[in-house]
Amino acid sequence: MDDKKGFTKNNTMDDFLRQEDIQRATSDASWALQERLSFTPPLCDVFKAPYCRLEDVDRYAFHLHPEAKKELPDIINNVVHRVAKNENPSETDKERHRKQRNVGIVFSGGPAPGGHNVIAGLYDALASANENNRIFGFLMGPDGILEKNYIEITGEIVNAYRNLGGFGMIKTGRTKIDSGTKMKKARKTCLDLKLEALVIVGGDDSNTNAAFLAQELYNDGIQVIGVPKTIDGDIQVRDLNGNSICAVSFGFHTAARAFAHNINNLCSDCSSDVKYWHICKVMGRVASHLALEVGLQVHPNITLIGEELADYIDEERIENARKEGSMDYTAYGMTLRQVSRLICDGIVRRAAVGKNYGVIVIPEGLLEFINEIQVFIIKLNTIIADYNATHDTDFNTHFPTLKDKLEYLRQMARMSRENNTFFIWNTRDDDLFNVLPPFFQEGLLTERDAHGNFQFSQMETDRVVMGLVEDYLKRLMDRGVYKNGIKVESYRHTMEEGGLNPDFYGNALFKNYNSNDGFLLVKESIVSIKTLKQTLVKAEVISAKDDIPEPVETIYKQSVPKFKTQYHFYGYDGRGNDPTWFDCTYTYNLGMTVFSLIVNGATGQMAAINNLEKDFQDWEPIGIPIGSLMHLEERKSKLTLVMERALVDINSPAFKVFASKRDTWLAATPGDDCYRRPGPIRYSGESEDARPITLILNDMGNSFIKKSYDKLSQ
Ligand code: FBP
Repeated sequence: MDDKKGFTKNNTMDDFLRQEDIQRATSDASWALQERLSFTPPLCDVFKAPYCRLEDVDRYAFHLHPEAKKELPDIINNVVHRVAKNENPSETDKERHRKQRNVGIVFSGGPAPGGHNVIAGLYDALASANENNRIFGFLMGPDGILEKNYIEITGEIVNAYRNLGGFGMIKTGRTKIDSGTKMKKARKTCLDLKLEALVIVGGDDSNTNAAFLAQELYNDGIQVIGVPKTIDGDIQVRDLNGNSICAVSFGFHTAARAFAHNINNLCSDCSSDVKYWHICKVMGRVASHLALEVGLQVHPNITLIGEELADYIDEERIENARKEGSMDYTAYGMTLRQVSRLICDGIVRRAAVGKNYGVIVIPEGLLEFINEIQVFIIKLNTIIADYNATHDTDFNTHFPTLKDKLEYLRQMARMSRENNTFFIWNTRDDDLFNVLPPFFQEGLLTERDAHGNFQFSQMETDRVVMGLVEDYLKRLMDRGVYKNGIKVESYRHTMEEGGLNPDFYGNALFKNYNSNDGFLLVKESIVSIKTLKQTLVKAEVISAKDDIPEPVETIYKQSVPKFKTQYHFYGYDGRGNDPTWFDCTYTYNLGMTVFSLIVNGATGQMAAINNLEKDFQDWEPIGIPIGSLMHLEERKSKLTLVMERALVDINSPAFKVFASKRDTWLAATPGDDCYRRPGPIRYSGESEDARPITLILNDMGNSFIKKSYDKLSQ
């Protein structure tokens, strides 16, 4: 080997690999990681004081569910607490503050960016109050509590995870502590570890768990505090009068920003190679908050919002029924077919102006809002839950293949017909179910999670919708409706290059030749080479024995669209993303809030920050009574007391702004698209959006409405 080009005996590969620069360049500790680890998020003003106290806030009104009163008697009368500075602490206050404590913490449910900072905030607060305080992290979610599987979280561990995404420090899991036996096990662990408090960082179901544990451990004096986590953004607390108390759960901002950045990259791509429609399924289980935020951040051509589809009313059908003196119950809520038509309409309109490409955002929970599918989901939830409750094996283990499952359903339908009694699955259900494509049937029959939730993330919602879209587009193509618009200049150029007079053929070929639309649309009657020739002959621009002139055929071929799609799923990536400045700061202060709630004796409260929609200096740490947020919901075929999830409010200012811009962002007009570049998550610096756009718009809208009322009442 030429020693100038390769390694020799005197200059070995080993020597090269030992170089410090090589180690530096390939070190796990990237520059970005080191920067993140050394960042200390700012503290809410109240935490700058050495001591704090809790003030009761009585301006919020809640409806207390009678079942919650019954099941959570010791925490149901909790009120909202505001964390305030304790400027004149008594000796007792000081003692309470520095008392040695053991605190347990657990992550529950899907990861959400910022979780590590909740631990960091709590750890720092505990450490500064008393160096002997101990914090135990339960491993793998609630299972860690049940199995007493934990680590002691040290400063070194915390320092290795500050401002980092994921839940890697102690992992997470979805087990629900929902039986007497599990409650006993959880209690034993807390007593064994002499916990003063247990902190549950989780979504609606996990905070529900927190409330029940708070009740269970009440007489042991063990406090339980929840923390609102979920990228889905569906933990939003308002009181009965619509006052916002907790605008959004942590993790939402980061996930939305991560999705928005990636989806914007697809906007750049598709408007460059102009040949693909990118179909982006976006996480969020049921609620479409993430899809809405992405819509506002990126302006994709089509963004569906599940909550809006459910609210749709087909006025025409209602009117027709009214004329016939009847009522059409099916006129409420959009069907899957109607949704697909809506998408097709956008695709066809864009193609007409030469844009046979684009980006569609579909929330993963869309099917929850489609009546006909919702019925299947509810019925199958019940069938699976009933089966699991009465058999030793679970439904999916017992019926491993789709064929087995369908056979079981068929049997139920048969029994309902033969016995002529009520069965949840009848022949009509079976018939309707059997026309669905197998992958869709399979999705609807997947195992529910531990909380009885349908696992929307496992469902190919996007393919279900787009399957119908593709079918209908074919029909529209056959009817000559779906066509690529041809730029006037391009038409003229092709014809002239081929030695033909464009004006001679123009009226025969296009339905809008003399308009000033900028794009020419081939007549709907022309759907093949044969119909092209027939049309040209009829218009007497060629005779029956002539061939179609080549440039004309070229133009026709250009007008025939190819519908090409690329599918993407945005979910797990956003859950693991490193947090934005908003989420870093929000969660660190949540950790501090948890400490304040513990020190001041609260239990059954969810730590939160009020005024997240405003500037950081207005943020106000608070505790929200979880019991007041409970309602009854169908889970595993039983009505169960759970914390209520917030869906997208289609009357909210943010949604109204989105709806008003929708047609502009479809950009079915000649000219550029309106894509917005939110940029990557930068985590620091001025250029990052300070908070979710949804929050900003809702705040602006509410202030605007308030000002208008004030003016009116002057
Ligand atoms: P949490 O509500 O636990 O935060 O989880 C939210 C979520 O990310 C949903 O958006 C998604 O539907 C689901 O978790 C996926 O769950 P899994 O991790 O079990 O696949």
